[in-house]
Amino acid sequence: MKLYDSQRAPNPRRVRIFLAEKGITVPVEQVDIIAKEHLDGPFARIIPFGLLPALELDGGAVITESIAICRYFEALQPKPALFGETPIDIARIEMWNRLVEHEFFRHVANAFRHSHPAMKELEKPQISELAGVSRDRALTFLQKLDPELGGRRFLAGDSFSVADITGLVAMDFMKVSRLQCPPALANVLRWHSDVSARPSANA
Ligand SMILES: N[C@@H](CCC(=O)N[C@@H](CS)C(=O)NCC(=O)O)C(=O)O
Repeated sequence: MKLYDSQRAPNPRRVRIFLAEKGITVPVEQVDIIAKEHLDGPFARIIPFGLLPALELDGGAVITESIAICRYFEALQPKPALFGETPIDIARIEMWNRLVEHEFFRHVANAFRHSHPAMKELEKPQISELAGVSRDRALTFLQKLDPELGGRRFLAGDSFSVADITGLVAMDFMKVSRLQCPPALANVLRWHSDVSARPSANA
């Protein structure tokens, strides 16, 4: 088994944090996205959609999409359960992971992709207006999230889940997207500080 990773990219980090929470280690190969290694040569065969992370199994099968890779490891090693165990927990975690991914992470990533000079070759065309709109949308999401986090410890309830991993990675990526969480959003900042203090956040 081998995990194709890219140290500074946010989606591969989701898988690294997930594995750290599970206490699982797998062989890793680094792929340099900025040098376009993922688009040329041997990697293009393994990751035909050109997106990292990717997990290659011993039989040659390849799983892409961060959440699909995380689900594979959850099925292999169910504890600690990061996708929930009861019907309501499973639904809440799915809901929050999707909300954070589609309404927040996507906008934080687009703010970077459509403005940063390093992405000029990979994001064609780069649309600076889209970067601006994405920044506004990301901040709007955090404003709506703040009161939610006033009533519970983690995104989907009282237990840490894969939704918190997506949220943490997206929040940390705000810096490169030139975004800052407004200091008035005390509940979001408290949650971010809690999840950042977990050893897995170093992954
Ligand atoms: N939906 C995918 C997104 C993967 C993705 O966007 N990966 C980025 C790195 S964070 C990438 O490989 N980008 C390469 C490119 O834009 O050419 C997932 O969840 O894994």
